[in-house]
Amino acid sequence: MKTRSLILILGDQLSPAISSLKAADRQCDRLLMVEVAEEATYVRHHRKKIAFLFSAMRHHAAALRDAGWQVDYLQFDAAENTGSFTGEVARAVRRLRPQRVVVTEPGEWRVRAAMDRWPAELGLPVEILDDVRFLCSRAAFADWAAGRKQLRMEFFYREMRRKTGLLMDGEQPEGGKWNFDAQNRKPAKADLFIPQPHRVEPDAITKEVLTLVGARFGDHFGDLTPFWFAVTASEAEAALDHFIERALPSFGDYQDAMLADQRFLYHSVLSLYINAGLLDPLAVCRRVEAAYRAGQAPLNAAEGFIRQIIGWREYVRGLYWLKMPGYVEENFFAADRPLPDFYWTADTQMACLKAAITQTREEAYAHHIQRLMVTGNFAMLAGINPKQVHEWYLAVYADAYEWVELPNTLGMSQFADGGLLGSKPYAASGNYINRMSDYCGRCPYDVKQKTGERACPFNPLYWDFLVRNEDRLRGNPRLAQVYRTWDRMSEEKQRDYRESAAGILAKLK
Ligand code: FAD
Ligand code: DLZ
Ligand code: SF4
Repeated sequence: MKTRSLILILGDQLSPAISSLKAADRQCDRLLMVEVAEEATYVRHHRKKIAFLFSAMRHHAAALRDAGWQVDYLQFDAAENTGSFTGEVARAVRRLRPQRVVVTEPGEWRVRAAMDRWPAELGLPVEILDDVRFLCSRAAFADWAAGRKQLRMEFFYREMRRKTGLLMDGEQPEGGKWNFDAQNRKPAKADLFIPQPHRVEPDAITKEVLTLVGARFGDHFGDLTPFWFAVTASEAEAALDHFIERALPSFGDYQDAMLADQRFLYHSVLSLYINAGLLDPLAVCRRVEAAYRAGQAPLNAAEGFIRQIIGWREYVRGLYWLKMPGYVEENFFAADRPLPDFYWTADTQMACLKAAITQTREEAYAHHIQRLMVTGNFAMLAGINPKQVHEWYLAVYADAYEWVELPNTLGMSQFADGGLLGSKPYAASGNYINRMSDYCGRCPYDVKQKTGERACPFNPLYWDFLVRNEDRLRGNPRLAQVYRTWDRMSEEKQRDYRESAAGILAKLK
């Protein structure tokens, strides 16, 4: 039978409910899935991330075939592979002569720009559909943002709560408050019982992919094994069950904590599955709400978790599309230092950075506070170029796609957009890391020392950052107290801070 629509399913669209399949027909439409070099190398992704996606794509293609779809699947090593979405769609168009190409909108601007050129390049209509896995469409976010001076996540989040009815008690928020974040800042102790995330043994498909990635991506960052990620929707569901049962009850309390020997704490490790399409974000939130209503998790945990997904996740996606393509170039502090090598090697004496980067290399995972307050904080204090910082985060985490990574990195963690996401930079000295973690006890640097050879580098860098960027930050009312503290310091102390910082920065390679 002649092909009516050629439907391209991208590697992060692994959901049977994806909009491109809604109006499709198993008899006359053909699905196309492709493993292509351009996607695997536009940044040098962590090897676990590539293996996760290739294996999940192969499993998804098999599930689609079992459900009666005709799927053309192109493996990375196929001799005819042209290496790009555009090349492969063009080849499939020549092969199948469809009437049109259909695709759900991609998550990244780069890919969208390529698709917008397809009608002219391919000479046939290309239908780009909304990605209905998101609660708030790009157009709805733009409407929400229009005319507002400040795009505060908290207000956006309340609208999403009302829209979904999640944790609502009629018109009012459950428990009388929208946000229980103030209860979610407990430091963790190493003797707490902490569950481990759900682990899956690699099956034959995953093993084949691991061999491929080992052979073809030897120069990429990150350990390939042990590989324990879920690669199918049902395995990801099992990971969700596991999280709800074991970790969700303490998710809220220890959300901001860090422990050297506990890489995951009470975090869900679900972002890679949600972002790739193996789990539906709204369904995940409904499960978490049900656990709360059944008395299996406290409100601060359920609210905190749901806020991350229907609040932050939707909000950063809206901002990404609102601000691209210029957003990626923003550099509020004009920071131009290159990314230090130790972000790739973990070869640093600083125990917090060493732990976060080692874990990133081994797991393709770090939790939010490690990303924000350790690797992110250091990069901002040291004046690292935000685009290089962005490219690092995009490469090293299994859940990283530009739509979610860029606003989190460039906006939230580097303040490179001058304050779109946050009212002040997430800058902190060693004291914060010491309060929220057990890293400092294992560090050759002394977190209590402010300056000098053995002082925790975050201490002088913190003040140096504030002084270096005084013209941009002193007027910020949320930093008034901090600058008053600086002003009250003796000139000698100020000089000590700045000289210590200069010494640290001079040694960064
Ligand atoms: P949990 O702590 O269990 O949180 C639950 C879920 O909420 C996550 O699975 C995720 O879907 C969502 N979520 C939580 N925080 C955020 C947030 N700030 N933005 C969007 N969704 C959120 N998240 C990504 O998914 N991809 C990225 O590339 C990414 N890059 C980041 C870069 C930086 C510098 C920072 C500070 C944060 C980044 N985040 C990113 C957000 C967050 O760190 C991760 O979503 C989270 O650590 C994933 O682990 P988890 O599933 O255990 O999350
Ligand atoms: C991240 C990624 C990688 C590593 N490889 C592929 C691939 O080979 N084929 C594919 O369809 N998608 C891949 N992806 C995910 C895409 O980069 C993602 O779909 C786009 O960035 C749009 O969000
Ligand atoms: Fe990190 Fe400073 Fe603590 Fe060392 S002393 S672990 S560098 S915060």
